[in-house]
Amino acid sequence: MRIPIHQVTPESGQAEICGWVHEVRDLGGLAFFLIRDRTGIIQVTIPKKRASEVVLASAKQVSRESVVRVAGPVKAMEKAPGGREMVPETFEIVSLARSPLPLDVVEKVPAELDTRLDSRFLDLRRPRVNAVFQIRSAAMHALNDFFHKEGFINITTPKIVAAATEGGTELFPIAYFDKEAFLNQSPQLFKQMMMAAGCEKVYEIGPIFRAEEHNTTKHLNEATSIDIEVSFADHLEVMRILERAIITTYEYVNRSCSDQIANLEIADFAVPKDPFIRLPYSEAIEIAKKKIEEPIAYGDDIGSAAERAIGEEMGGHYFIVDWPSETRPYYAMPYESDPSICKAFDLMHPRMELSSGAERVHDHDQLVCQIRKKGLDPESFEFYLKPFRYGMPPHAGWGLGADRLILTMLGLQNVREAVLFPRDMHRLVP
Ligand code: AMO
Repeated sequence: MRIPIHQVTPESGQAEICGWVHEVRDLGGLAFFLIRDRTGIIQVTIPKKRASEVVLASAKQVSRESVVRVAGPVKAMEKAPGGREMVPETFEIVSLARSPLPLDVVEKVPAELDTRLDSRFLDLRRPRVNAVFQIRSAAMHALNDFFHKEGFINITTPKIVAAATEGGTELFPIAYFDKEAFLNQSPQLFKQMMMAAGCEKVYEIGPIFRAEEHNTTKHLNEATSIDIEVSFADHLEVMRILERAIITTYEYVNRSCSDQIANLEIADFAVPKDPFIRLPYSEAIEIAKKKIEEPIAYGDDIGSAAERAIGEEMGGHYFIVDWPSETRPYYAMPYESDPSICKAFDLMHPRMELSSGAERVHDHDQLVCQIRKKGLDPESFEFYLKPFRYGMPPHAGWGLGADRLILTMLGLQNVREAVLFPRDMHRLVP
């Protein structure tokens, strides 16, 4: 029976492994193969004089990245990976890889990201690349676990919708029988409706679609968003939940992914400490004004240069709070004492924005008024407004970009590295 390569030890005695041929070296009398599965790499050594005809024939024919099934005794071998090697009694080629490979898995020459993404299945065979997605999986597990322990209900909301969530034009239209429809840019309206449904605490981890013509290292046209909504909570309460969610995720990854972290050569995987600084928007603008060349004033968006400048000053995760109401969507709750600012926040990593959230307007008439103020038509939001007429609790929530969370956690250069098959303006295949 096949055993995972990392479990193979000299004590295993006779073992059978299946995997990909990582490297081939022929030293005349000895042929060495490195065989890799997702758990590790093992050396398979064939002494040509002693090996059977069948084994020799396969060994001669096999190419790099072919799938093989190999069985034989395991011996201690200090110089080999993991301190052991296998001398095969059988060596079966399960699936022969053609040559040349479209991408070098051993990565002697680093490939361009585009080349890597074109042959993503091969790129993912690299232990270092695979580690990113093992960590992503662990992070999603930690978040799911966190939400369940905190009493959240996991929801799935439609991705095909009739109207924009936040207004604006960043929607992909799709052909939906004889109607106009779009891919949803955020579960925002649905998660708020779930508050009217009495669910009190909901979360969703799912795709969001944004038809933005960005060509940057942090924007995708299809991203994964981690969304929550909580009833009877204000912005301050959901910020604390966000802080805990981030720290819990880092802690879990740190605990359970030490091999993957080592594979990525992250020397100092630091778990962020709470509380994250709450920086008022007005102060963030003042910091940016001093540090960046382009003009920036109160009321402006915080662009990439400002984001980086403020991040440098802050040094770790931090919140930007108390945003001008005019810069935020209609659903953000203005302060009673000063409606020109609202109870919205962004969670920032020193490199970029990770999450946006707010306490929401829960009064129907105030919401209609705010929708109008943004130049939108309340009639096209009727399905969303209806629940606000029949008992809507106060509520707050946030959306956290999963891809950016992994990008910043692992110090990757480009958000595409944190996504299996990224979708951007130029990339639709594979
Ligand atoms: P926002 O639009 O700020 O807020 O999105 C929340 C977070 O999602 C991630 N994100 C993206 N990541 C990669 N590429 C993109 N194009 C992209 N767009 C967004 C970011 C961002 O911080 N409805 C609100 C959330 C709420 O208030 O609950 C919303 O969608 O990390």
